[in-house]
Amino acid sequence: IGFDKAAHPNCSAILWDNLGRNPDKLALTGPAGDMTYRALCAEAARWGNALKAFGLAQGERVALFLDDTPAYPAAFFGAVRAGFVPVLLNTLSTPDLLQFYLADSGARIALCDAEFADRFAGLSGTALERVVVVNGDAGAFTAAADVLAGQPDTLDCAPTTPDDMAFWMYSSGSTGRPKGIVHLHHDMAYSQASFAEHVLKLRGDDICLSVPKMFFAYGFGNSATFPFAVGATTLLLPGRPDPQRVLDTIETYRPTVFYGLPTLYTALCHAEGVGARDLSSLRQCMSAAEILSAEIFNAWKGLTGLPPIEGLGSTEMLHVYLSNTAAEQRLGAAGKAVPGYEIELRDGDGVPVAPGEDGVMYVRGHSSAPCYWNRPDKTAETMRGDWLYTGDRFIERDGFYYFQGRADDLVKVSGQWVWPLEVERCLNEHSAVLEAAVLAHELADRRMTLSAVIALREGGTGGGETIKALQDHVKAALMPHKYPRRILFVEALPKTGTGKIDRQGVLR
Ligand code: 3SK
Repeated sequence: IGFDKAAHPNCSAILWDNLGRNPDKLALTGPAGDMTYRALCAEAARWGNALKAFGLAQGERVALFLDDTPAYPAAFFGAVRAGFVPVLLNTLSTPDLLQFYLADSGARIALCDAEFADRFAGLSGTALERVVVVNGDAGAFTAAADVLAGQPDTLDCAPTTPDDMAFWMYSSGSTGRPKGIVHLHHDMAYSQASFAEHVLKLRGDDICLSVPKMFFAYGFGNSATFPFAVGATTLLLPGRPDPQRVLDTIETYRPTVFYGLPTLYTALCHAEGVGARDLSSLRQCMSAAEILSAEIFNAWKGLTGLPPIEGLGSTEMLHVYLSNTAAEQRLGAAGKAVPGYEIELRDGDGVPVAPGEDGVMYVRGHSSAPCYWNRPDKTAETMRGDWLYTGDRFIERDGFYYFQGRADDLVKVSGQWVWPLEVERCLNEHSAVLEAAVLAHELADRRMTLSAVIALREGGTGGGETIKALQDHVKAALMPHKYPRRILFVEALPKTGTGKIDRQGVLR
């Protein structure tokens, strides 16, 4: 994609470049107020100067616990321009998580919205010296107006380099401790030069609404990097994005580009009265993170005339690296490799799989986080040379990638890698099987093996002959070593509250 990394020593240029080309254009709009690029750069400069006055050293972290209002981009861009490192925190975090983020990042200063200020009361074990409150009453903390008062509205750029640390985001931490994902100064420009230029193709007259908030990597690219890079306008929607509010916002502010996640599209498609809403301002809609069902894809297309463009990314890669495009879409696919990203599917030993085979996705591109903060073990697991191990399994057809599940359930049986789900799908294709669950478990001698728990169709009998027939079916359809060594028959498989097979409960 012809990316010149050396041209991006400080990511604040994405905002500041607008001063030279369109200072009086609206950078921000929405219920929290309008701001031109000139006003936003001035406010960002005041933030950068205020942080300098606080005595931070270059590279020190600044915790941002902020909703989507103009204070967010102002504080972020001011901090990075002054050489500090904003840490974008999820405002839905529990007090325990917030305490962990603050302690892990070593931030001495945090910025928070007035509505979240109570979460900062009584925190211990952190280096925090000051909490600065925006958008309301500061209570016992420091009011933003007080730290910004008298600060100059221009700010020289700190002597950073393209490979210096610029900002962090935290992994969700659904398993284990969250990890601080470190991004560098050139990373935003790279996701702009790859995904935004080749897939999104924003225009200067676009108004962009991202319901996913800026503390998510997806929302940050959607609401800050991409619109600012082309001098477009961002529509910020603070507060809870309930479907009626989102629809009201679309009707009032008339965005042209809309970003959501499958859960939001589902809620919008089912929202009362949605069919009577005026969604005609939209020219492009993007969905990411999970695959949309065909029903919702078609329902949204029916409502707006626009098929949602689906993509997949990660916080480690900063934004989307697999995407469909307006011109080329496959329902059910996460998309093709975005120009600027290389994709490889590999087996459990890290060897590329044959075309059409299922493998774990590795991705590389210059927006990749180089490490997790202070977590060499986790860094080594995920950042493998310049490749990033995603842990997601895919198969590829005609350049499009189809999600097959997570790699974590990969097991080595008889010295070879097997995915239990693959065996389960194979058993489900047998005419005697009503439903099957396949699980890996450890034998007394520490070897791993596969067990299948099967409910047979009416009239089926679960004797030795059926076991052999099912094992032979797997050996023939897949590979000989993939057959389940143990098969148990049950009347019906246990289900979770949402009707999925309860795999954990199957062997209880
Ligand atoms: O697909 C995702 O989950 C994602 C994560 C981070 C940034 C962007 C995206 C689309």
